[in-house]
Amino acid sequence: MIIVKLGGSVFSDKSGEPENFRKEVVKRIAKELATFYPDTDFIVVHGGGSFGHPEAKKYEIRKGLPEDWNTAHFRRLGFTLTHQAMLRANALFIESFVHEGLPAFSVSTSSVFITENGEVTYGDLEVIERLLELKFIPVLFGDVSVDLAKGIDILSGDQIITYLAKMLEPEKVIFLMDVDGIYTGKPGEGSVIQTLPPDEIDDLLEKLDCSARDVTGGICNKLREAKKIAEHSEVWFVNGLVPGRLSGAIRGDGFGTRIVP
Ligand code: ATP
Ligand code: IP8
Repeated sequence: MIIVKLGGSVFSDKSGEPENFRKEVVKRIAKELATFYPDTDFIVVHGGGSFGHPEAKKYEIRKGLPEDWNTAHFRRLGFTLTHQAMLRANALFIESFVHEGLPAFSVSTSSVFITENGEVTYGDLEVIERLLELKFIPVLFGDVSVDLAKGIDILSGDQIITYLAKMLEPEKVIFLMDVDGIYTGKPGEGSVIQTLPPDEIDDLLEKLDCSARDVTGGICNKLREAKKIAEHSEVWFVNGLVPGRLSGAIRGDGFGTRIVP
């Protein structure tokens, strides 16, 4: 089984208009997956992109539910609205996948996981495992979450994948982003690292600018999670905007960054 994270930077322009969706890109990615299905089982997790991130930021969901009624009420409404934005993104994914003949089935993240400070502490994977056995492609997404420490929080698709990798031991996890892989510095300035040993990730993180670009911590969060995922699975970072890169990572001969456990 392979887990594919379809990053928000791939399916949308994160600095563009709210809820912009690159339908042609998602369609092409679905076509690539269709050439491997049903021989390979997939779980797809998509990020927030231009759907979840603007809402989560506007309503400051990551600050949780405070005592003060008015602020808490504003955040409760924001919690619902952020989830609705993610459901709209998810519906567009399912539509594109089904159009390419893939039985993608939406699994609503916030109904399946509970977090503590944004990390999954409880996840009910029963339905996901059954869906896989029945040859569906479960599609999860970064979402809001009920949080044991803060009342509410945001659960990143990257954290979901760490939990799935720990519980399901996939053969591979592939992160699709809008750049060619993990760079030694800013994309375009440094060079792409082709093989990254997990024990070099901490040193790399110290060199990178980790001032968060979005509510879930951007590339630095992804790298921290990748280190944990690498305890269970091979991890790839490839450019989802370039046709064929996803297929290359699935086959194992693609261009990008590979983290080998
Ligand atoms: P989302 O969280 O919405 O799903 P995503 O999964 O596509 O989005 P981001 O969190 O936006 O991913 O992180 C990917 C971005 O990180 C890329 O757009 C890239 O420009 C940026 N980035 C910054 N530094 C690096 C680096 N050293 N290597 C790779 N990408 C980097
Ligand atoms: O883009 C964030 O998930 P991510 C989800 O995978 C929301 O980090 C709602 C912002």
